[in-house]
Amino acid sequence: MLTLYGCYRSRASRPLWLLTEIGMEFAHRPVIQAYRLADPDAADAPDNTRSPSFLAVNPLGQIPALTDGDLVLTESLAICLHIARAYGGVVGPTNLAEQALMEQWALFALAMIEGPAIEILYADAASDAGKATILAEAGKLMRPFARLEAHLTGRDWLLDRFSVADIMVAECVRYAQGHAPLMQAHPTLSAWLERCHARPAFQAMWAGRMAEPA
Ligand SMILES: N[C@@H](CCC(=O)N[C@@H](CS)C(=O)NCC(=O)O)C(=O)O
Repeated sequence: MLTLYGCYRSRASRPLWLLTEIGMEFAHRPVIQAYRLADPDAADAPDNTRSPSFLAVNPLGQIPALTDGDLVLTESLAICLHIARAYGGVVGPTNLAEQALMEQWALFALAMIEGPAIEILYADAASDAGKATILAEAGKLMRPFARLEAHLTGRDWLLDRFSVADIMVAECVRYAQGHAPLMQAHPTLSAWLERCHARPAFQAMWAGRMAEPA
């Protein structure tokens, strides 16, 4: 049995969406970020990223983490790639070329999109400094978003069917979706993101997220 550590309001959303897509049973331990708790060391604190029991799984103290038998994995995209490869059926790779493409999109999402997109998500759009941050970070996304816009023209999904690649990239693009000018400049990418978000498994993941305290 797989055990996934990490609450929905974290990068655990990525494997949680994937596991729902493939309908796989797993044990969920909704470990929360320590910084979101007033006193993470209190005796009655929920399991969190500073709990000794969780540090025994991931000594880095970050979620998500996954155990699959004796295998312990950290890094959300490595977790997604493992689940997809081992249990994903057609959501995962069916040959080495597809595996390489899925790895390519994972690294692209992490190297080119996640950082600037998170800066946009957390910037205070009401302040001058926040507005400047959003503009600068949106500028960094122009090249990778143009790449996605061109790649998705005439295609519904990143590969020839919905796959883990869409989940990994969509979860990074999502952080920037609040910046309307950026999304309006990339209509094909925006339509793909909407398609991803219309999937019942994404909606189920999102409902789990909304059910957690902010
Ligand atoms: N690169 C890692 C980043 C993991 C990460 O930053 N997790 C956050 C929650 S989304 C966390 O655990 N933060 C708590 C901390 O860093 O103390 C991944 O993709 O899994």
